[in-house]
Amino acid sequence: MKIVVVGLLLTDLATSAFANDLALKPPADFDEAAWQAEWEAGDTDGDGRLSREELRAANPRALEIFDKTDTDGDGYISPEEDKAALFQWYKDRQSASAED
Ligand SMILES: [Ca+2]
Ligand SMILES: [Ca+2]
Repeated sequence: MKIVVVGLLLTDLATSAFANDLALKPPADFDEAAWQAEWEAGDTDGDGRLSREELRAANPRALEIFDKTDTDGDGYISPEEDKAALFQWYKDRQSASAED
């Protein structure tokens, strides 16, 4: 039965809107709990997404990449968009240090 459940999960992943970012897997040193804590601290109205105002309050410097992070352009950063940007950052950092 377990195999069936895993298969369903994989199917769900592959058909989600996030499928394009499947290459962006969480890095080995990604701390989900720390990310969650930061996310909840930043999402001050608790609606499950980060508005421009919330991001400005949490990290004014991150505003520069708001539009880039908001890949579906709805004016809010979803947890998925935030993670995708974060994982991309990890990946860039890794390849940058590999070139040293
Ligand atoms: Ca919010
Ligand atoms: Ca968005």
